[in-house]
Amino acid sequence: QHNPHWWGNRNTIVHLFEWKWSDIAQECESFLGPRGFAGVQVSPVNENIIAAGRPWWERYQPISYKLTTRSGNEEEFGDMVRRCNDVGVRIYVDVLLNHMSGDFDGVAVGTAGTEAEPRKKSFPGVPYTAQDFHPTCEITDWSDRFQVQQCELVGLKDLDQSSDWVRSKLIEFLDHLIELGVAGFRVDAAKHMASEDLEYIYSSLSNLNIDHGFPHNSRPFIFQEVIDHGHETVSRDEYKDLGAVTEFRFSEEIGNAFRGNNALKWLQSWGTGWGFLPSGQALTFVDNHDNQRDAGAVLNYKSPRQYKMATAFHLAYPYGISRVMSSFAFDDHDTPPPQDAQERIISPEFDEDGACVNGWICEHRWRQIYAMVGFKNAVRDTEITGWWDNGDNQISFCRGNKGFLAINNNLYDLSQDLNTCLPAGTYCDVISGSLIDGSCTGKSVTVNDNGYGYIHIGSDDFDGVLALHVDAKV
Ligand code: QV4
Repeated sequence: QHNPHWWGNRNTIVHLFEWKWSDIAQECESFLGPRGFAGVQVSPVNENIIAAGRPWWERYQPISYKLTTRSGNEEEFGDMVRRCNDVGVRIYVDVLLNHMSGDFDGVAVGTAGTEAEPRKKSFPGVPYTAQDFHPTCEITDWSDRFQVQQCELVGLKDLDQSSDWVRSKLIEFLDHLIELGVAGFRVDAAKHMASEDLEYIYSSLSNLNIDHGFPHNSRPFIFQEVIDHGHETVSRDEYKDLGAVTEFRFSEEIGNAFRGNNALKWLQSWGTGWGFLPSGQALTFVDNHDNQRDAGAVLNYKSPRQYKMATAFHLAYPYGISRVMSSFAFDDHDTPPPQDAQERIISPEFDEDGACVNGWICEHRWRQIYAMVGFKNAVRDTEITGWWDNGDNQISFCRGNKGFLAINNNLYDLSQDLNTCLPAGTYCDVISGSLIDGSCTGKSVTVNDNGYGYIHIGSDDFDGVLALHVDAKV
């Protein structure tokens, strides 16, 4: 279940973290479809506990499988899926199969109004009772398989996926989403569930809904959250044949490289050469909603120049199933999404350039990022050729004769003739501007009959990357 069921030549998933369904529907029609995005990962759709201050992470604490959250209700969800599919943008849902909510004093009331008593492992909205869960224990030793898979991740009540009842409720929930037209799922905390149980669940799911344009017998796309830094007891390899797996080493290493801790010349062997999963099994990302909040190597929107370079490399280099992050501004781990005084999530607002202004970051609306989504579509099915580097932090490469990327992460200029592999002509750099009415609003590069062009990326240029492709030829 590794096929994401993309439409046409599309290639990139965006995670619209904490967005409302009605806003995503609008975004599919007005921005994502026209810009060639392939799909959206949406926040959890099922009812969750209400935590004080409404941190984003309350949505990782399920109360029932009713489809009402702060992002909207079932009707709004269904409307979004239909409208996004209509413009060729697939929907992938973040699903919580591992656990229900953590402790809560007394009776908790969820976002759909359902009552539960998490301390007693009583979730009548499903219903689940104590016998549907593993006995309570804490994960203290991450090298102990039993603890990782049968104890509680941060105190979240741990479902027993080997039980027929639990399996049937999870399958029913996922099938309901398939019926509504989704293309697949991000499986949260997959490493905390036995792969045999997941295999049973995935293989029991319905085919995708043909009324939403999926071919007969299409299997739901699955990508599993398994954090494997390379030496875990429960490893990515146990899951990779069931569906794609999040390749966290990609995120860590790309952050390292673009922070300047590892010369970019080494990226020539990027991908399996770095010990990453085979391309078709790897879900790749510069940052995700968890590790963008951790200090460390991972880059996020707060280091925009390096973040844009890393994203350009991510989307230009032919490796993995790409996902870009679209964040809201945060100060710390618990910062809630943009919300009003009644704690309702607010809609993004845009300035005249289309950038978000009211607490939403919308990296996917940064020209340097959506232009690379277009680049990836334009160069689809080509190989990487013509690698060049200066032995340090200046690199360039071609994608067949359809696209060319150059990056300068040195503190001095890149100025020289380089092989772009492109047919002769003048091309717009899609990072510094766009092709509008037959001319470039940013830099342009003239390619001669031998495919060479003069490339200049000053060390103090606004962006440290330049990208050319055949769809932006003057
Ligand atoms: C607290 C204590 C615990 C204690 C517990 C019980 O910290 O030590 O056991 O109380 O008394 C929130 C709070 C957390 C709290 C917990 C339970 O932050 O402090 O525990 O609730 O009340 C998200 C957030 C978590 C959040 C959780 C549930 O990141 O902070 O916890 O949602 O709301 C590992 C896993 C990997 C996981 C990653 C974070 O292998 O699978 O940790 N990633 C996924 C999601 C992530 C999500 C979860 C899993 C859980 O991507 O966003 O956690 O669904 O690496």
